Amino acid sequence: MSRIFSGIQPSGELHIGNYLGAVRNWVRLQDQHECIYSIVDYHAITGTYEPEDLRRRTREMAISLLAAGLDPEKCTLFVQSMVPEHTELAWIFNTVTPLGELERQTQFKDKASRQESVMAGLLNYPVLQAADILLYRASLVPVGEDQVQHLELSREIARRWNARFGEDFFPEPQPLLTPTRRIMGLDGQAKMSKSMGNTIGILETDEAIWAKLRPAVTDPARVRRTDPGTPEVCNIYHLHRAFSDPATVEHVATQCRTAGWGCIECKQVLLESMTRELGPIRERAAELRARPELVSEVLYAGAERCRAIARETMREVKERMGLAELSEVTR
Ligand code: AQP
Repeated sequence: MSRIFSGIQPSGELHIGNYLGAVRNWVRLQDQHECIYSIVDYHAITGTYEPEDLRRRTREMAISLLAAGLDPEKCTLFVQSMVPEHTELAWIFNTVTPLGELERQTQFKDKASRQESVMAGLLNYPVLQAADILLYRASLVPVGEDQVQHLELSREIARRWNARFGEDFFPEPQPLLTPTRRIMGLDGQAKMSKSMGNTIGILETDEAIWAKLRPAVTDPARVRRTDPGTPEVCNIYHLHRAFSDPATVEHVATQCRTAGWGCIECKQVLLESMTRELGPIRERAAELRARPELVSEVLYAGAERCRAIARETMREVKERMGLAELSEVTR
């Protein structure tokens, strides 16, 4: 059974882009593999933030993930900063990562262009990500398409470290993509992203979702109600493909092409499909919020399990690199 690792930043609420691109896959995979999932809070501090907000968002992310279907009996869920070996291995990987590779990362260039002053942590983000995965020697990483380039770099880091110190010690992790690998934001301009404010949160009420869906961008050819459209170019159609059953998806496509429906009717049907899937998740989240001790227990047990694996990896890494172990010094 191959080991799977994936993470999500607590930089905002869990949105349907994260859910469809990654988390729905995480839930499915926990029945087939040994899965380790992390709320990667060290990744969420590369911009300015309020400590209290981060604490709240980390907790909310745990609740959302458990509500979305992660089962602590089947997978391990933990918060990254509870396992300090992540940053320890990241430092080591910094010493085998070419600067040019980091500067070429699209996500870095994108985010750096939106920040007033860019911190080194933003540049080194993919190095920490490589450490997150390789600390557990995971070989498969379920992610959205935006993370494919970072994973290429993780493989490069594994190769470079192995060539110098460890032959095949670290596996070269491969991405596991879903059919909904890239969900666009409601503005239709860029990928749905917490930091872009173009998201639908998985725990939002129907009213809040409708307030966002109603004005959302559709096929620009459908100016008037009677103008036929092309479903494939419409973001709403792609959301139908993610949330609606096959018969509804087909009906939606026909109604769009023949101008049988206006975009508002199409969006109303989408809202119904979304409610069918997200409604039970919202209910589970409310139950979990009422039992904070249960969430703490899950995260604590997850961190304990991960620390045991992480310590063992670091022991071997340090030995192969000639670094000192505490047990060695005190001996
Ligand atoms: N729009 C998307 N479509 C498909 N998959 C997506 N993912 C994110 N956005 C989309 C996938 O969700 C997982 C967790 O993402 P993350 O929070 O760790 O990082 P991110 O990609 O940076 O997410 P955001 O929402 O864009 O956050 P900010 O704005 O804070 O950077 C990943 O597997 C990602 O591929």
